[in-house]
Formats: sequence, C-alpha cells, structure tokens
Amino acid sequence: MTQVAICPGSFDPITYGHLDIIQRGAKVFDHVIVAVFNNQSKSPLFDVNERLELLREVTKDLDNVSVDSCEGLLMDYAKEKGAKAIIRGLRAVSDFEYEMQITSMNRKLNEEIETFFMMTNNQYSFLSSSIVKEVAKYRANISDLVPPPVEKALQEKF
Ligand code: COD
Repeated sequence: MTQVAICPGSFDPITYGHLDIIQRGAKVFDHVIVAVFNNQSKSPLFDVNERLELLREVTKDLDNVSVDSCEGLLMDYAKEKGAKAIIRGLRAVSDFEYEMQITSMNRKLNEEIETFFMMTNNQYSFLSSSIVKEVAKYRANISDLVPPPVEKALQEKF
C-alpha cells in the first residue's frame, strides 16, 4: 500500500527549513503532498498561486513530492487524499506547545491519521518565513536562507 503523507503549512514563502523537512519526509514516505493552506489569521505576502509556483519550482527534483493548495480542515483534506500521516517540522522547544495544540485537535477530528515530527537541521533551527521576510525587506543577504527562486521573488516584492 502506498504511504501518503501531507506536509501542511503556510509556506509564505518556502525556506530552506521547510525544504529540509520536505526532503526528510520524502525519504520516509512513498508520496508527500505539500499542502498550502491560507491561514486566515496571517496576512500573507505571497498569494496562494505564487506560493504554489515557488514550491513547485523548488521541489521539482523530488520525484515523490507533489504540491497542492487546500481550504478547510487539514484532516478532511488528508482523508480525501488517502493519507495516513501528517509531517510537521520542529525547530525548538518553543514550537512544541503550538504543535501539541494542533495535533491534539487533529487527533480529536480523526484518530486514524498520525502526526510525525521531524527535527530540522541545526542550521535552520532559527529560520522562519517571517524572519526571512523581515530581513529581505531591508535588502539583507538571504541566499543561505531561501532557495534562489524565492530570493528573486522576495527581491521583486520589496
Ligand atoms: N525548520 C523546520 N521546520 C520548519 C521550519 C524550519 N526552519 N520553519 C517552518 N517549519 C515547519 C513548521 O514547523 C511546520 O511544520 C511547517 O514547516 C510549515 O510551517 P508554516 O509556518 O509555513 O505553516 P503553519 O504552521 O502556519 O501551518 C499551519 C497550518 C496551515 C498547518 C494549520 O493552520 C492548519 O492545519 N490549518 C488548516 C485548518 C485546520 O485543519 N485547523 C484545525 C487544526 S488547528
């Protein structure tokens, strides 16, 4: 049976930290769907189509990774795709409380789908999309934080 996992997030925009988690997931699961959610509580810099385009470009060499956008509940989407696993990244202890909250809620919504946490490479443990956007705004060098297409897209935004 093909083991499908969903790697959900805002990806506004994708960073090397996200990519690290996607690559790790792709080594463990048969197929990873990177799912872009429009988180209503955040006001995104990139619209969903721009985020999808960047994700597709950056993951194009990963044969068992696909990219999609979705609305509504993650658990409904995972069920629709026949996924039994969710992949989330952990950077530091500070991520734990938030992740525990959403994982507990997701488990209440669907007991059948497990969440797997992967620890990022140490060099990305400080990295977030928000930090990247903040420094990109001031034209700082971000080439070691995001893949080249994302760097270019950020330069165009600011
Ligand atoms: N290193 C490793 N992992 C990282 C890094 C890094 N440097 N940066 C981010 N990550 C990980 C995050 O921990 C996360 O696992 C993933 O990458 C995506 O991160 P973000 O910030 O792009 O995405 P989030 O956390 O905003 O995504 C939140 C969801 C969209 C998944 C969540 O809001 C959701 O499930 N929404 C759908 C509605 C729903 O079902 N709600 C019920 C559950 S509360």
